[in-house]
Amino acid sequence: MEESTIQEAKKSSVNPMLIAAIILVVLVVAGGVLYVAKKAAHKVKNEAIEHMTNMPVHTSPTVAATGSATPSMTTDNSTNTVTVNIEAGSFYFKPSEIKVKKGQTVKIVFHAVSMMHNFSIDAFNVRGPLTRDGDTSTVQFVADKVGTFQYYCAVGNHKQMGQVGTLTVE
Ligand SMILES: [Cu+2]
Repeated sequence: MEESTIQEAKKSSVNPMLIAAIILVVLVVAGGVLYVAKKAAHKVKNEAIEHMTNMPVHTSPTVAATGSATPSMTTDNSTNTVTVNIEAGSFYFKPSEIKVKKGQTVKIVFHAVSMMHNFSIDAFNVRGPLTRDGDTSTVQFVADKVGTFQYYCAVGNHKQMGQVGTLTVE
């Protein structure tokens, strides 16, 4: 009985070492993978932080003074003209959404309530005049194509700061 156990152990005496070697290899490989994974995760985290610090510093928008122009839209059916009052501040448009019908003339009455801004839509070659705080300017164009178009302020990095809106022509 005892003899056979010893023999068996002897027979398989190579195996434990082999198993140990395999385990060691597995451990080393697993450790390496874990290390690489950790490194990658760390890198992603760093990149995320870097990305965040690259973002422009966003000054909180100043609350528009009361009594300033109320954003509104009126349609003159006899001339097929939509007049839109837009308030431009730092860094926003109010309203930030305009909806008109194809073929309508859009007249933008542009009130700046801070700094200096303008009204631009590339799709219609619209580039309103630079308008200073407290001033009002107008720009008009014919919405002759259907679609969704971005309007933005072309001053400095205002567009990047979020001074954009959407014009929908139906
Ligand atoms: Cu602006």
